Amino acid sequence: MGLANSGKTTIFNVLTGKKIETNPYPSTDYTPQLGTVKVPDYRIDYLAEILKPKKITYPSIELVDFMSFKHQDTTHNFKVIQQLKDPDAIIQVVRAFEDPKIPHPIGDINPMRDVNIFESELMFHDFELVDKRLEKIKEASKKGKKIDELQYRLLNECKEILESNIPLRKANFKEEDEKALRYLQFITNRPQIVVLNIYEKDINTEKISILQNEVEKYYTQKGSPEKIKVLSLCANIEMEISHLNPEDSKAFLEDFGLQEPASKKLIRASYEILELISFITIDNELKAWPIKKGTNALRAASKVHTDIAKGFIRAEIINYQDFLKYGSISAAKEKGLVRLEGKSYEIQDGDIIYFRFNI
Ligand SMILES: Nc1nc2c(ncn2[C@@H]2O[C@H](COP(=O)(O)OP(=O)(O)OP(=O)(O)O)[C@@H](O)[C@H]2O)c(=O)[nH]1
Ligand SMILES: [Mg+2]
Repeated sequence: MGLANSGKTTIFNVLTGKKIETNPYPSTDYTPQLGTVKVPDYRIDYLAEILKPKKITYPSIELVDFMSFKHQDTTHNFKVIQQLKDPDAIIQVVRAFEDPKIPHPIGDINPMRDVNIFESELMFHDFELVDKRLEKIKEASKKGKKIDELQYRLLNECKEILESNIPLRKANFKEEDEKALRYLQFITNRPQIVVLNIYEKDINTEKISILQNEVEKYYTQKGSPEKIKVLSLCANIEMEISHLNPEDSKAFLEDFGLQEPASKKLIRASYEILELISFITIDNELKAWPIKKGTNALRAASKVHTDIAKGFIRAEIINYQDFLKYGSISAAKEKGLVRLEGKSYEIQDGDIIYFRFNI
């Protein structure tokens, strides 16, 4: 999401491999585009090399490229947000590159101003929404309908927070309340990645670290740190890299003093902001499974198959790091490094799991 000509579609294309048309003209009508991004995992790469499985599956993230926000057109922006359909997180693209050929919808390049506009539009949306919903409840109750007490309490709490000009992501709701809130379709409670789309000459410069700090500071005030991540990239350069073969892209990155494409950093940031970790199963298929941090072994088993959860006996687990030391599951077993864990064991990132079950 973001203002027009900030580079949303270019970044979307880089991440998803799609070829949606990009141009310097403001789009008037735009159908949201859907794409899937494979989440890279060096552990799966390595395991695939030594185990040579028949099939390899990486986790994936679904991305949607949305219509731009318009400056001073709150009605339009409200409609755009309403189309979002319960997003897990938002990626905001902010124009920070200078290019006279690409007009900025407001005029000059001013990333902080644009960040502010974006945040105000999200705030305005939630403000409107809370009022509309409370109004509906009032009307229903006048007609003698029973009101949902939990919803009513939450809406009033949200109203108070928003009226103090605080986004909902900054508020500390209890876990059950967070869950109930999801159905209310607010937007300022969603985690957000802010991508500064910078000029290629500005990569790795002091100017950009200052800007990044400034944006981070802004969002420290506007939200809890685990719900906001700020990073910078040059969409044009990322697009070029995505067209190169691995060797050329390595040389290209080195020229810019970069270790990896920023698009990889962005995918990782998305994974992290959703509080996801991966566990790994090895059968005919080598597969990394995304789960929320804090998930127990039984829940993880049910992701693989409901039967496995129903007949759960134990999970045989070795973490990838231990696996590396011994090079094979059987060698690790001999050293007693494969643990047997019960239903309530909390899955750790990189756990290689074999579920024992009986049905
Ligand atoms: N110089 C420069 N141009 C860029 C960069 N990223 C995108 N552009 C150009 O800016 C124009 C708009 O890019 P898009 O990716 O279509 O931007 P958008 O935010 O999707 O635009 P709308 O959907 O029209 O709001 C295109 O002509 C891109 O080639 C960049 O990093 N540097
Ligand atoms: Mg676009």
